[in-house]
Amino acid sequence: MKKTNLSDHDPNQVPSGKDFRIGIAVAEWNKEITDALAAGALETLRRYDVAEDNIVLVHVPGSFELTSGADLMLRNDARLDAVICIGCVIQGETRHFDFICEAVSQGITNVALKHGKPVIFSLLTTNNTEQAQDRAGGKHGNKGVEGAVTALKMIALQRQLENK
Ligand code: DLZ
Repeated sequence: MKKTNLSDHDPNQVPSGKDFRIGIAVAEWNKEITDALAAGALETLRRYDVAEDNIVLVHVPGSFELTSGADLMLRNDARLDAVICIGCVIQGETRHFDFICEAVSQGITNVALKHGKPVIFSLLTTNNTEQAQDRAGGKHGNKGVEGAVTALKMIALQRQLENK
């Protein structure tokens, strides 16, 4: 499926999060963008019945720290069903961009496999701020919404496969 807008989804295909517990790790770098992504994720979790008490939000300094942030959350809260990692890496003049994107994508995969729980990649990796704004509630939707919908679907899939 190719989506033109990151917020687009079929509500009938989204499971209720009534008894789900979900962590959100938000990077402070490019805060204006990551705050907008986190707001999209929170609004979506609430829309699909996740209780306020079952949403745990923490901040980490930058996207590079999302991996260890998610790992810390899962290690210290056995009731968490998933963690959504929210960050925004914008291409600069140095090779930071490549190192951070590579580390976060690989790191998130590793944390998910280590804990056997969904860890969601809600990371914008853009050439400039305008592209990030377009994907943080702008004309291309909100990647935080996509991350929340993905978390709900993956938790439901896990429960279905593990017969919980
Ligand atoms: C250092 C850095 C740079 C240059 N750019 C970004 C960015 O665009 N987005 C982001 O989330 N973080 C950035 N960081 C910070 C790193 O993720 C990390 O916090 C520091 O390198 C300390 O480990």
